Amino acid sequence: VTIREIRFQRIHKKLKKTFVTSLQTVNDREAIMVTIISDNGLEGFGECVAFSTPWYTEETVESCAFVMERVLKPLLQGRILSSPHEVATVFAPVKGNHMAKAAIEIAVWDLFAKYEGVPLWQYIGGIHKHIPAGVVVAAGADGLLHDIEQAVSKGYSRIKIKITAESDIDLLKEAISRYPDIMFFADANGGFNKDSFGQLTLFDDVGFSLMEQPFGKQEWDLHAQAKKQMKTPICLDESITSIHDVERMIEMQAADIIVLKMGRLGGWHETLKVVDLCRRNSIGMWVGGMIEFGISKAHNLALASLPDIVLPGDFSDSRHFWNEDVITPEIEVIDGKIELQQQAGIGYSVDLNKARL
Ligand code: OSB
Ligand code: MG
Repeated sequence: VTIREIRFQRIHKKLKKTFVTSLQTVNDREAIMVTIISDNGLEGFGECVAFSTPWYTEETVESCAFVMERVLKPLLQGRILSSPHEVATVFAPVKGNHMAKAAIEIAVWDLFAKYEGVPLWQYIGGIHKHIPAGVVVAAGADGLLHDIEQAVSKGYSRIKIKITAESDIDLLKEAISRYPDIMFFADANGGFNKDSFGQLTLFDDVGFSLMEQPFGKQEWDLHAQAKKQMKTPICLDESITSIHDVERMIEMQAADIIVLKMGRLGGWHETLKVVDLCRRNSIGMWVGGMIEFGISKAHNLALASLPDIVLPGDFSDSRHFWNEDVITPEIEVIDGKIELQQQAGIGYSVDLNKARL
């Protein structure tokens, strides 16, 4: 496959509802969409998941725009590739900037699946055709009960709740005990530290199936300590930026489960390596969300189709964050699940004019 053209398009949309985390309040979402066109006229799609400001990771929409346009595009344009795995090698001289790399790299994977005429989920070896949906409640205490009730009524059977060291434990217990059939995850986004370690242990009796990223991304010792002292499985998100981080996590027994995010890992190539390592070491995995549009979600759904990914990820429907998505058909949750598409590549058609403020 010859990479003939690489196009970028910025989009910007208001969120239907404010998204509150321990780190940042998000009201709108900017993203950069990538279209890669091959010599035979096929189009592959990618989406850059960096945020406008560096609150979740170091990258931003602006840093990615620069790196994608000025650094990565010249490395890839005009190349003849025999496998999408080669993109990681082409980009290897560029340090870091995983979200910028992933946005382009995943588009090449879509392109190759289309070239082979198979759905991306089949191209990477996926088997699950119905992906369990999962939603995030990021409302703060005021909206907690209402948002959980709404999620349950929409058929979600896995709900992730954003927590902080100040979260109301009794309120959480009360909310969770109302829904014995729903799986609840907690995500702290690194909101705890050495001094609030004791407060973290209080969450052990709330009823969460896992505790995501209680401490900062480099706090391997604190995570290992939490894993030892708590019965709730510890899950890492921000800490996992490469296969080396997973190796370290295993070595230090710092967590039981990881969140897979292709943006944070730099694309499909690194993510598939991480999946393999986790499988061999019995580390649990699920696919995380980034408040993203349909292109990124479609890639994530393909990832969640892999046999070793059994925990439900951050998969809400297209209308959860916005009134209109950039893909057709839009992603729908039916009976708590999302059905994968049978068309080649990501399986959805893309209209970038649809993502306007
Ligand atoms: O920490 O998992 C996170 C959203 C943006 C940035 C980081 C995170 C999140 C979420 C998932 O919690 C939201 C979603 O469903 O897209
Ligand atoms: Mg997280």
